Amino acid sequence: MKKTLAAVLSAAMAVSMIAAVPAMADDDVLTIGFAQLGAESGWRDAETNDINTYNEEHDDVEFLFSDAQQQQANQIDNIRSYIQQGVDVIAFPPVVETGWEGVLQEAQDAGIPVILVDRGVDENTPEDLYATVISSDFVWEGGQAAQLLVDAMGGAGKVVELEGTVGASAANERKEGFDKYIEDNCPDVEIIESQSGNFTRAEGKEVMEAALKSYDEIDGVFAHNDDMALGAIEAIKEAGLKPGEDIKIVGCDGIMGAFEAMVAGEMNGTVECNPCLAAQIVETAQKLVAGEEVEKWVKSNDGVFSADTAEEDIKTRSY
Ligand code: GYE
Repeated sequence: MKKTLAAVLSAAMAVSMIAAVPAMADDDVLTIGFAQLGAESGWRDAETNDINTYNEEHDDVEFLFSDAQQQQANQIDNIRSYIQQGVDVIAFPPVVETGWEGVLQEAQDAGIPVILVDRGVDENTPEDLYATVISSDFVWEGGQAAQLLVDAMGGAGKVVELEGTVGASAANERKEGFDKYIEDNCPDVEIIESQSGNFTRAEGKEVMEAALKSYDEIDGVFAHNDDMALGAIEAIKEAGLKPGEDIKIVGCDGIMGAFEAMVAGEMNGTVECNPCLAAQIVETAQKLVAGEEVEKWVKSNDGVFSADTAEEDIKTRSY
């Protein structure tokens, strides 16, 4: 019954690119349009899997799903399509922080509440255009990553920073937290390079390859996500150096690949960022539809992991 509805809705979504379709309102089913930003990282896959699993296991909620392939224009089109379909709630991770006012206004005009998930928008975006943000505290994550890396480096050395997608809140704020911690506390640590690897393993590897050619001494790498850290590990190995030893490496996300790398002695730490947000999205959506107040920022609780305990920690990781 539920899967029949899903089929109808995805057919409706295809049609909605050409002409507006009537709302498929079903009072028993809460319909959430989830405009995913892409599939750029292991973290993103874990978030998508969590939503798919929730969808399969619950008959009273229907997530509609689309993938914008890291392009803001696609994400806006997909959100518009959900508005046309008259979903109950729209949820999406803004691929970048700016440029959302127009489509957020359209959702508001249509009476559809919007939940920002896992990334935020900048402070110039009027707060009344979205109901809430469910995300981690990226500034905190960046500061924690700095502590892990500086500890692993013995308090001194030259650092390469691999930034996430240009303009993404997760990149801007991790950088802010990391750079501030170093500036305030680590006179003997220098950030010699800071460049975007777009949150992907391939681009993280490329940026690291270039850095290894440009600098004689690199002691540490901070990657804004674990995928780029894993790419950097490959580049370091190919350059004949030992990742985790010759060059210390810390990432963010806490994906399984990072724990495997820590167990193998090739990575020194990661700051977790919880991708399993489906249940929280639904709970928040239910409140919004019932007209209840929700907090403006629902913060995730994240952990900090170093290679010292990775062998134990890996046993309890779920993504
Ligand atoms: O850290 C990264 C992904 O927005 C929190 O996006 C998310 C970030 C995550 O590409 O791996």
